[in-house]
Amino acid sequence: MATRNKTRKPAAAVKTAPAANKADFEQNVEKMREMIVHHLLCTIGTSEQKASKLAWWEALVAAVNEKIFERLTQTQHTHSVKDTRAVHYLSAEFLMGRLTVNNLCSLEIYNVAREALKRCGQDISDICEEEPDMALGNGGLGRLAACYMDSLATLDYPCVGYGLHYENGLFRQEIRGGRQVERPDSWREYGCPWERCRPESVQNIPIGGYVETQRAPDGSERRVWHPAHLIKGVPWDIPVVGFRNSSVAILRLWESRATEAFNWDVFNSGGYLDAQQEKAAAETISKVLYPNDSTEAGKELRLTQQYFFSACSLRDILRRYNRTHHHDYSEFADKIVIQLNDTHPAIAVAELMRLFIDEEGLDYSTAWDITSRTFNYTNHTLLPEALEKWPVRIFEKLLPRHLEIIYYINYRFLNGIVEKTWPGDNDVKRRLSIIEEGAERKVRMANLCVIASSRVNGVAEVHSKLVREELFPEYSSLWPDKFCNVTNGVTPRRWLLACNPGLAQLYTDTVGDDWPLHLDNCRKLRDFADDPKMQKRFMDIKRDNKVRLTAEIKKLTGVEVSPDAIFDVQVKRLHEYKRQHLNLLYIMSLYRRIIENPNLKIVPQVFIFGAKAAPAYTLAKDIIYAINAVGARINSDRRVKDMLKVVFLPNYRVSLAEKIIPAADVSEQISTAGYEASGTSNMKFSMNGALTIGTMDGANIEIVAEAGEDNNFIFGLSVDEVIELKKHYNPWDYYNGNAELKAVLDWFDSDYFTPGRPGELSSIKRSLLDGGDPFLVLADFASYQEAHQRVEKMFANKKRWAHAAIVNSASMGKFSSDRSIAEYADRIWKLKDYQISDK
Ligand code: 26W
Repeated sequence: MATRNKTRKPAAAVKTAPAANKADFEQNVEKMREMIVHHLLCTIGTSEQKASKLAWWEALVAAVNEKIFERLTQTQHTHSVKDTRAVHYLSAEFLMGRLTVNNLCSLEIYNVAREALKRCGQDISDICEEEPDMALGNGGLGRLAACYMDSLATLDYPCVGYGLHYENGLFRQEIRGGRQVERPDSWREYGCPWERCRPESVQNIPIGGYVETQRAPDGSERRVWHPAHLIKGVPWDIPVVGFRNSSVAILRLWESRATEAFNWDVFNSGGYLDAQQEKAAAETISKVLYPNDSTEAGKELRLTQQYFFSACSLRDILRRYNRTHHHDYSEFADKIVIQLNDTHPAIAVAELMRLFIDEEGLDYSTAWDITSRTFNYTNHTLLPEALEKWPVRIFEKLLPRHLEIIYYINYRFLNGIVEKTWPGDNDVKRRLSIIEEGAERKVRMANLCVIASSRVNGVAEVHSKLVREELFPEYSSLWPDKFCNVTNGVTPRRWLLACNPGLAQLYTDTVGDDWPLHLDNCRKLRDFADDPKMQKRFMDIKRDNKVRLTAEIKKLTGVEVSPDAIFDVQVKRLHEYKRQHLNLLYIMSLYRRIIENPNLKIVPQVFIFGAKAAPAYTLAKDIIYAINAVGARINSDRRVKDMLKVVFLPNYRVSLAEKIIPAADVSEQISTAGYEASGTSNMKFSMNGALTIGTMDGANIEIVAEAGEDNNFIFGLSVDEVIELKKHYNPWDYYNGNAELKAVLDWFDSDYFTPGRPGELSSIKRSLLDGGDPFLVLADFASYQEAHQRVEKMFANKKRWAHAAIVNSASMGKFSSDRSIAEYADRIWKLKDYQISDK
């Protein structure tokens, strides 16, 4: 792939490389120190003596921003002069995390900044801990968008990320009495120094109201929308810094505000609403991120959010396009490509059609031709409950004109290509229709996306196959070339260079300092996988990371763990399909063996969990409670003699992931085969030298293809076996047929883990037996147990383990998000890269 191995002009590298020359480094440190102190005094308005850590952090950011904003301007200027084709990544979520360390690494001034702060008596790690996470996402999909922005900037592609400027990100999780409690996350309570408001690019977005037919003097008719309200969209720009180049991409997030003037030309008999109430309603739109990552809530506010940011973004795109093209849309699809990150921004399809037809005067066919060449859609989930369907009733109320347009798109589709392909077949029409008939009629957003997009992709090979064959079989026979795969990736800058400096240095010493741009280079380390010196250095780094995590665990939970134990980690959203309860069942079986057999010796193990549950997902919250209850009992049981510890780290988020992942020995990727679209933490763990215990699901399949099944622990049913077994599955067979499993499940009904309160954990057992065990936990239990035995055995053999850890880490080249983005650019977006010159 051309872009993947693209060579960079060396000038930038030399200029910013750390300590190439001692005198230079010294000079840079001194200059940086002066800048930080200057900003402390003149931007923040405090003194070196009085400054809080927060103030030092703000001063550091201000200093770094001098560089970043200059490059941002340069990047935009270049793209504007060259009238470049650009991708616009529309996503309801961008899980950016913290930006400081990442930006310092991308600019290659981390060491300079560290020394500069040291001269001010400050420790850079302490200072960077002041930064709140930008938690504007739920999980994988949001973090993927953030990694993709990093790669887009690094590979010099013209792009804009568009999303919502949530006032409150994903809730902060507290654990009280073992249970999850949600607290608001006001990440910018004291302002965010990375973002810039852009009042010159404010948009006004119409919503609600009604549509009427107007007749022109020539007798022609047109539909005219009289919206009830206008909502102001205020853009906030966050720069995304490319690594070792001069590109700075933009993430533009829209905040909703009330407009000063409302459209009183409204047919609304109830008429007047209190102005303050209207203001509050408008501002509610960007108030809070919906905390669901799989169940579609079907709430009016969520559709309003989706429409609001899509409409703001499209107007922004059109405004910029028209600066050079003056309302001539013949080149629109050549200059603009829009990527829909799942169906959340799907309403953009109808809005672009509406803008073209109603506001720009294009005819339907022309509008459709341009629109359908502009959009592409990425599917991130097959879970039926996650596929968005909006009641027609809500559409009529909020977006009456968009509903008409969707009806017409559907009409043309069903009576065109569908009728031609399957004449008279009403069943197929019912299945392919954008409108679902039933007690309540609904708009199927995924169908709208497929019909309107040039390309539709899944996020791992097996997932894309299921998208084609199970989710959209008829669509893919209509348009076989529309469907494709782009396997997810993660940025090695954040997930290796910035979060694991020890391992990063080892890579640099072994393969040179280009690996963050060409992760394939790391493959060379495989040649040293059995070299005792390499093994020692690699495992020493792992141990240092484990020691650091040990302190963090103590701080967060009070539990003391040994860095010599296996660190077995499962961190991800809590969901039945991800099967944290399978992990828990195994832990309980191990505990049971220990107390039943006082002579049993096992390899010491620490099971580490981190997970947020959707606030309304009761069973998921019960599983969190069970992990904490079982953990508390095990951790305080003297008979266990420190062979087994279980910790639940509260408030799992990007910044905590950066501490956990480099310290993991074992990565739990144990979803029911066919349910995890890709997974991305699996890649991060492997990159950092953890071994995967996992099912043949999502990207796990591709990960073990790269790193070897023998260096990981694969278990459980395959996708095909899951489909087959589901036809006649009975969990009671496994309960009755496996005495140990039965004993463990029955434990849930006792008060062993919840003294005096029997039944507090029963819901888990009930879901697995009476509930039919929809995710085949019991079916995979024995195989999972056996896989864990292989883990213990290999861990006892230090050389074998070190070999596997090194091979895993060295084999993750494919899972750099640079590879993913190069594939999108090459096969879907048809984008060219433009180097930005360093002024
Ligand atoms: C309607 C509510 C809702 C909200 C979010 C439904 C679905 C979602 C997302 C699709 C959930 C998500 O984050 N999916 C994850 O996307 C990752 C990036 O592609 C994949 O690696 C994960 O496997 C997938 O679960």
